[in-house]
Amino acid sequence: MELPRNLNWALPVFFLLSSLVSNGVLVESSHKVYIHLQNEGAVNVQTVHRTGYHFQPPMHWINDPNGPMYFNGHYHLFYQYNPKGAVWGNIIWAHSVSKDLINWIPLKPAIVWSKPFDQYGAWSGSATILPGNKPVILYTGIIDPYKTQVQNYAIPANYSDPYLEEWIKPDDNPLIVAPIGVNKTLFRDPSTAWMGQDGHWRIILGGVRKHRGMAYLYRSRDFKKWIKAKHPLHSVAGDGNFECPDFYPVQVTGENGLDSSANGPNVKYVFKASFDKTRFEYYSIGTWSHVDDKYVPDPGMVETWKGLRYDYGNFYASKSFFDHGKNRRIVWGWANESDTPEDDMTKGWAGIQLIPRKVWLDPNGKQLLQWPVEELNTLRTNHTQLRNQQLAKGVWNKVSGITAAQADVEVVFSFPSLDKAEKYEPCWNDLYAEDVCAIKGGLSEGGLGPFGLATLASKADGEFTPVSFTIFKDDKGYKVLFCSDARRSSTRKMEPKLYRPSFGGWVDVDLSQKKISLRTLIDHSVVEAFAAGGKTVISSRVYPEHAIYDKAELYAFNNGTEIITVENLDAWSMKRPQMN
Ligand SMILES: *[C@@H]1O[C@H](CO)[C@@H](O)[C@H](O)[C@H]1NC(C)=O
Ligand SMILES: *[C@@H]1O[C@H](CO)[C@@H](O)[C@H](O)[C@H]1NC(C)=O
Ligand SMILES: *[C@@H]1O[C@H](CO)[C@@H](O)[C@H](O)[C@H]1NC(C)=O
Ligand SMILES: *[C@@H]1O[C@H](CO)[C@@H](O)[C@H](O)[C@H]1NC(C)=O
Ligand SMILES: *[C@H]1O[C@@H](CO)[C@H](O)[C@@H](O)[C@@H]1NC(C)=O
Repeated sequence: MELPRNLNWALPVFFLLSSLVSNGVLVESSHKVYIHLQNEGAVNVQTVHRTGYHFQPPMHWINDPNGPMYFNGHYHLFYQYNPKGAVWGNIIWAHSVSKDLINWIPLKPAIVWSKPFDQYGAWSGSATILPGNKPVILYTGIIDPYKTQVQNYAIPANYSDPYLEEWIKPDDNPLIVAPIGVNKTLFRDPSTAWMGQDGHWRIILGGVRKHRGMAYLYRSRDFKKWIKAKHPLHSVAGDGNFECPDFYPVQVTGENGLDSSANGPNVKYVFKASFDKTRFEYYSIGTWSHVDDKYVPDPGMVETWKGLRYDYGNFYASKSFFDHGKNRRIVWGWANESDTPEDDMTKGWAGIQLIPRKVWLDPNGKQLLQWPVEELNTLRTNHTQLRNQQLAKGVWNKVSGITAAQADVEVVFSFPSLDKAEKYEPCWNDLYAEDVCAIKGGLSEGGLGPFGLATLASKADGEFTPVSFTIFKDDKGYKVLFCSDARRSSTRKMEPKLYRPSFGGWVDVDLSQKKISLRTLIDHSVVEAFAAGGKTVISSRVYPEHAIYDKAELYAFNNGTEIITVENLDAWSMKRPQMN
């Protein structure tokens, strides 16, 4: 992935250097500008908004999760890391291992730039476990100051080491360089390999050609000599550059995952790309045509900026892997900070990995479902509950007895009828759900909703992040809007440029039982919310002024005229795991 876009703080320097900004997008040479900051190590690490149970190193900048895998009883997570500072730069592959995806042991970095084929950076990539239980990493090496990208491999120095601490970058790297006609500065992020029925390995690489997002397909017999296929596995006009493409099979029925090379009659495929232009990720579901080696999205799949997303909030550069220990597919995503780079310099750290999620196909076949890995529940401690609490309009019902700043909350809301649902405005079809949340989400009042949880709240100070549902009706039925709104998340002086979005997504859920469920993971500066059993997920990064530590409060609220019942609410304080 590329450098972060929010460089407001650096703009004065930019204008001095002149014409480095084109169309509002920072161009290549932008790296020069903040080299001094890239190397400015954290003076001290501010704890106030640091997460308690999300993945973080002790300090400095992190971005994409890389090469996640399960090998001989350990989960491995590599990640893009700046060992020298809290802004993007000096990127290497840091490495941690875990037995449960929750408690993490830090190891020394796995891939540090050193050789001609990666001397300007070791960017994102993936792991594949080859036959004979032999893991191999493919990653993007940067070979010059112009960010020319090549694809390299690395192998463990000692396959018997349970931690796989030492990695070797053989001298026959790089394996792949950009062919003529492919922009060599937009040619990166090799996927996990999968094997076709012909016994050949395949990987995809992200790029762009004339605004068309490209997933270049490469094949290999021996994992060394890679040949570019004539056609990409997939490409979509207008999407712009594809980063971190992912491609994997899912079962048509059931929650179990599949090995990347699995195949057969009851298998569908997921294609995912991170869109450099929007800084969001999109996926679709379809089939893999063996005849022409192409991915074919199912009819009706939307592949533009209005497509399906793993997460309608802050979630990028995700990577999935098959956990053969528990027969599930897991997806990891990175959440950047929503504050400014100056704030990050002060904090001494930037970026978290969200809780790993199990993913599987919704029985309706039209989308994925996601749920935090079950191991997370081992962190649950003090428990509190609400049963059958009615919420009239304007009621805030406090959930006490837990640490509201570091919690896991599961709730089921119900309502007596759908009659008070307001009309869905057809003009909303032209908007993103996020924009509809700005009008009709958790900060507004309505008919059937908004109702939900006010998280990281300090009610007296008017500070809270509402996670809410609002239900509308149109001539075809009902539409459920799910919002996680950061606009009131902090009373800190509202600089207009600060990023406080009213994130939102639609939930394709059956309302015939007149119920809807919500699970919310709250962790100081992150709220990860799963609607309706994982149909729609939104993660927000927020920085409260007052709702910190034991001053944070949690409420169930309703701001619609229809009475809402909290049927069951179970909330737990979350323990702090071993975290690097
Ligand atoms: C490889 O790892 C195993 C298990 O940790 C260890 O016993 C062995 O000494 C290592 N071999 C080398 C060459 O370091
Ligand atoms: C290649 O991509 C870079 C951005 O990384 C862009 O500045 C450059 O214009 C592109 N080159 C061509 C030939 O399209
Ligand atoms: C959690 O439970 C422990 C033991 O019962 C108690 O000491 C502690 O105060 C509780 N914490 C909260 C936040 O209620
Ligand atoms: C309820 O609606 C009122 C009026 O729009 C608004 O001022 C208030 O912030 C809303 N409350 C919540 C919890 O959304
Ligand atoms: C995360 O930070 C915010 C605020 O600076 C940006 O608006 C987002 O584009 C950015 N997201 C990613 C994936 O880089």
